[in-house]
Amino acid sequence: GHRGFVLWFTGLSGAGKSTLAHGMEALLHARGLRTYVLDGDNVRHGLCSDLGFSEQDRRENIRRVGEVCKLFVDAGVIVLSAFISPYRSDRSFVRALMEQGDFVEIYCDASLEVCERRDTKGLYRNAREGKILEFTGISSPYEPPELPELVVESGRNAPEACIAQICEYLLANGMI
Ligand code: GGZ
Repeated sequence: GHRGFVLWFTGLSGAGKSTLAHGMEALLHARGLRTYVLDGDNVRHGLCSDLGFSEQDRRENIRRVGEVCKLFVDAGVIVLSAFISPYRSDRSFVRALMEQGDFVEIYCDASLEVCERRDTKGLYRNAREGKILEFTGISSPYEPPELPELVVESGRNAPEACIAQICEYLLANGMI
């Protein structure tokens, strides 16, 4: 089979990480590739159901996700990982678990202003009202990547444009 690698989407809540991960997955499936999406929906209810949103818990969340990514990659699967993953050092840790070139960090660059205006789940409003504590961008930090493989302007551009950009990168680097 083909070689596995990780597309690691990072960015604020509402930046479009899961949307892009699922969109990329559809594109990869159409090319006959095996994929798996990891995100809060399938990880935070199971493997990480004991974790909240303190700095320590987020770090442990990302550590576990990273180890799972490694297992999938070993199995030859393309992993699409969509977590805020707010700390640079945690993302570097996951990168270091992989072989060189198997970790593609994709910064979903949507400003806090845009994410808060969208507020599709009402979380920002609740965070502003103090009903959710330690909310990323409001009361908990987000450290943008310094040298990501890719920056997609998911706050400005449609998901289709971001997906096309990611696809270009994978083709240009012989990954698909
Ligand atoms: C940030 C929170 C919080 C707090 C609940 N801060 O937009 P969503 O709803 O669907 O995705 C967010 C998700 C973030 O979980 P991650 O596992 O990606 O975070 S981390 O990488 O930092 O471990 C959001 C929801 O959980 N959510 N409370 N306080 N996002």
